[in-house]
Amino acid sequence: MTSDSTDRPPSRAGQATLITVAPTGAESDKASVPALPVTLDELVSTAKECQAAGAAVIHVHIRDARAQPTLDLGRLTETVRAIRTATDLIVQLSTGGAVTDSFDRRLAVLDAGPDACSLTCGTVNFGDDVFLNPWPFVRELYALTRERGVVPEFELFDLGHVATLHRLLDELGAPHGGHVHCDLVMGVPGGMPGNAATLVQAVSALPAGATWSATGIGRSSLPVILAALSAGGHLRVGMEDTVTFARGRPVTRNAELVERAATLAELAQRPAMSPGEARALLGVPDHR
Ligand code: KMH
Ligand code: ZN
Repeated sequence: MTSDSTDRPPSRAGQATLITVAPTGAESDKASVPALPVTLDELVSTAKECQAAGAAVIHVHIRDARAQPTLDLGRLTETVRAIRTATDLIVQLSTGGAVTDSFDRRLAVLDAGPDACSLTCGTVNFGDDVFLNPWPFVRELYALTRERGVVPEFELFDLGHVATLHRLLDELGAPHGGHVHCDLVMGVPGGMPGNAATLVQAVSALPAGATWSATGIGRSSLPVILAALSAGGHLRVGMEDTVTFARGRPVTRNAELVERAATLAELAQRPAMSPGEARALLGVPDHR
């Protein structure tokens, strides 16, 4: 018998790859990065293109009429509806917003009725800023996701955030949908570095049964994709995390980052999963 025997169930590394696209973020400026999708139309056409390229989840930050980051509830609600109408993607709203957003506004994001939301498990230095996520806020946001039936994705920028994730689950129980899915956000100046050794260490600390994706900020994007694929993880890519496709070559559209991730996943014999498969994996009901 060879090690390729088909008698056994597929190993975790043999599963399909969940690709999340994070197309906008709150940090890049439209004037310096013209390809950044900032209007509703730009976001919806980006979402369609990225689904066609292999994305199953979209992590959404929105902008106002002046292309500045906003958590305006009316705009968020309209955005959720528009992406749901135009695509099958799981709509994950950011509750991180921008570093300047208040806790109250970040909690109110759930009023927009998304399928899923990000939930960062601790404070982290964020370049010259601080991304604040003190325990009482994290706990309140997590309790609210359970109350509202929104599936959280636990954003982990540092190893200490993994400890807070365990504390959340111990104190409040499993998330809505019953499955724990995390995203390792690596390479933020102030957070854990984006390299294979750190990725393996973080993954080994995750709760049993959890699935995870990883994203590398800036130039750590490719090393993190390759490390995540080899360690059996999923991927997040997009212009929130990197605006450079290769040295000296800016990203021209989010879909090219998704296409590259899907190609690498295919090469790893873990092709991109569909939004339907992602819903089953993450425990996200179809609200449409
Ligand atoms: N924009 C960062 C301050 C999230 O979306 O939940 C936070 C962030 C994380 O992007
Ligand atoms: Zn974000």
